[in-house]
Amino acid sequence: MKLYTYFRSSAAFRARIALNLKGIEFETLAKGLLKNEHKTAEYLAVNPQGLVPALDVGDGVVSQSLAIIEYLDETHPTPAFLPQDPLGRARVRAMAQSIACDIHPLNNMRVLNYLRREFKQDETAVNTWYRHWITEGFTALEANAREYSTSKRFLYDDSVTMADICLLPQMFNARRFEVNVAPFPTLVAISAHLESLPAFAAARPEVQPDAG
Ligand SMILES: N[C@@H](CCC(=O)N[C@@H](CS)C(=O)NCC(=O)O)C(=O)O
Repeated sequence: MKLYTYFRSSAAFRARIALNLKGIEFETLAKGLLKNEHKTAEYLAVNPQGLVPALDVGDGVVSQSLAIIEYLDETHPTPAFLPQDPLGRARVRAMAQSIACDIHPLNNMRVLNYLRREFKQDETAVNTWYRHWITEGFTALEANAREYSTSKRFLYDDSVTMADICLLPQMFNARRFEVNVAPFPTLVAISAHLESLPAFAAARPEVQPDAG
């Protein structure tokens, strides 16, 4: 498989974790977001959204990190990224989506650039915006984690799920933008455990071939 990725993209970080957990070797096709390499005609032919990640699975390309994660789970069932019972599956999906659909899109590069360019916001305002959406999202996710995590090692029960795959990259973003994570001790503890796992550690931005 070939992964269109950018070392600092947290959506691509999710896809890298998922590939590593399934033990799938993949080729890294880096798209430098700061160089607008994701907006070339060549890449738009691959992913018309012009976003990373996208995964070339051989007989086609899959975009959207949650779709990639579920595709990998359906084609490579072990380890399962979702629990067996419908309620558990819904809860895990809800936590994953609270990050991927509610926190992350508001803090994306193009959204921040729009605030800067169209609304003339300075870096202080942009950083305040960024921290606000993580803090709001993590407040709810901390409550979920306290209810669902049995071990404080994973967000749901005591095994890895797609919610964990979304959590660690978002925690990296929180730290990078100096969000106060003290009010979220369960998320911090789970993230520390996830980071110690080889599949998660190998997906970190700083160890990617295009890190610079
Ligand atoms: N919902 C998408 C989000 C993908 C996304 O927004 N990727 C970011 C990097 S994390 C990107 O390509 N940004 C380019 C831009 O904002 O121009 C997913 O989960 O894959």
